[in-house]
Amino acid sequence: MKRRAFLRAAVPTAAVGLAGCIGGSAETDYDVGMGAVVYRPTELRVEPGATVTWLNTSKQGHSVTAYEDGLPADADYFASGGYDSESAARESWGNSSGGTLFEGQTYEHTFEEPGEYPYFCIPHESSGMVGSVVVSDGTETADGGATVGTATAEE
Ligand SMILES: [Cu+2]
Repeated sequence: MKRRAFLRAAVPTAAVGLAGCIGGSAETDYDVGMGAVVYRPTELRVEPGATVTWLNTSKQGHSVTAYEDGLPADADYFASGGYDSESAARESWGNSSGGTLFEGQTYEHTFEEPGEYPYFCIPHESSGMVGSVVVSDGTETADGGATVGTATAEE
């Protein structure tokens, strides 16, 4: 566990450890939180059509910025700030910190195409603040991971 990160962030709210289970406030209903230089969880698995909500649960400003070259072929580009390319997102951040999510702010994206969607935080990329959303309907066979239809072949 990343206890050190919790201490360093000094989160004053009671939300830590109760993610998503607190009623009454939309701001506690999220899928991916953010620490000082980390997304939590780092990898999120969802089904096609799912809308993922990121919430900046830290004091630092962060971004959610997709790695354009890493997306599935038919996927839409996504980035906080609404940019349509990674270069546009990076440029805007460099010029005016465009796309920043401040403490308590959310970003949402809906994932339609199966596959892996790697993303990063522009100011903390060099500190390893990267994550991914894996969209899977559980029936793919490309990697030999699924064994549907062959379950009785072995004894
Ligand atoms: Cu960050």
